[in-house]
Amino acid sequence: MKISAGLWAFGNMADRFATGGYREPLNITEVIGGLTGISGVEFNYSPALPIEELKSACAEKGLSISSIGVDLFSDPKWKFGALSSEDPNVRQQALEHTYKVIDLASDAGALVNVWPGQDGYDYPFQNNYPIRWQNMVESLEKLADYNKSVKISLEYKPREPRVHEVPGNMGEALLMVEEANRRNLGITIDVGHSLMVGEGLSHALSLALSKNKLFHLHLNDNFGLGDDDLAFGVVHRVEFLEMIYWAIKLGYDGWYSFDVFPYRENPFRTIEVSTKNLLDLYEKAKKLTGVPDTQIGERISEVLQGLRRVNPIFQSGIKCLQSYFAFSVVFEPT
Ligand SMILES: [Mn+2]
Repeated sequence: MKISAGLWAFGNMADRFATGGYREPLNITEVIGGLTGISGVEFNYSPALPIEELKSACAEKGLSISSIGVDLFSDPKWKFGALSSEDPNVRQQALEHTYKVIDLASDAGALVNVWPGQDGYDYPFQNNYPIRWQNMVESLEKLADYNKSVKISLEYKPREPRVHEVPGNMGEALLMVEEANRRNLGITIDVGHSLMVGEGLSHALSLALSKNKLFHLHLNDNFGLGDDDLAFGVVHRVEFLEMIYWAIKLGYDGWYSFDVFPYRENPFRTIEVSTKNLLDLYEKAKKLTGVPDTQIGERISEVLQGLRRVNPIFQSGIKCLQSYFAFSVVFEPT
């Protein structure tokens, strides 16, 4: 299993309430030097990023670059969409920006993660839906054709920052990718986004894997209402156990990459807790893949007992609260 983490976890953690962030961002050398238990990192490309410094720090530590994200969300010029924009100049700029990331990824042996964060709509009568859809499909075709040896992975999300984002679920993402029909074009499941949609996580994953279109996984957790980006495996342990079971069973060979936002917690500890949860669930899921279908019910109930023992969040009442707070001690504030 290849485990990676998004370096944005070490940024200043600005949100719309604390626009200056909750801490000073750490520098690349401190971050890479402090990482343990993972074999790759990913980041969003920005011209301000010290790429050479980052690459040499990773090489020194023996870390791969799993994925490079395309920032088509932070510049106001993308505010009404980028790759699907109805303005051909904006669309062209979005393509050219992404070509730069594809060049970098080709060099680094990474895939390119495309999350079209501003492509969507907020109000009725704001969008020409069929044109937007077609624009996005054509942009994806151009990106995939630009360098056929680099994988382009489309990440869906139902909302935030737009009220409705496109693609917003696995069905839309898969339809888009199948319409573009390029071998090097696939899908990233961000488990938090999938939980927000309310779709069945394992069903979504199986669907993409069975079409050979699952290129990347972003792991985090939430309480189902928003994109909380909590440490992986602190809430949805059973759902994640099943998802990993199907990932192993259907031969997923991509990265398991943490996309977490520890606004107030220690980012190194958040990634350590996520890694520990992933390894624990992976080991349990792997054992389950060897169990015949006729015995799986019995084995799963044993595994669930085990999950209750390792994760006190599953207990009820006061004990649950006590255990939860004991558990949360691992997240020292920064
Ligand atoms: Mn993500």
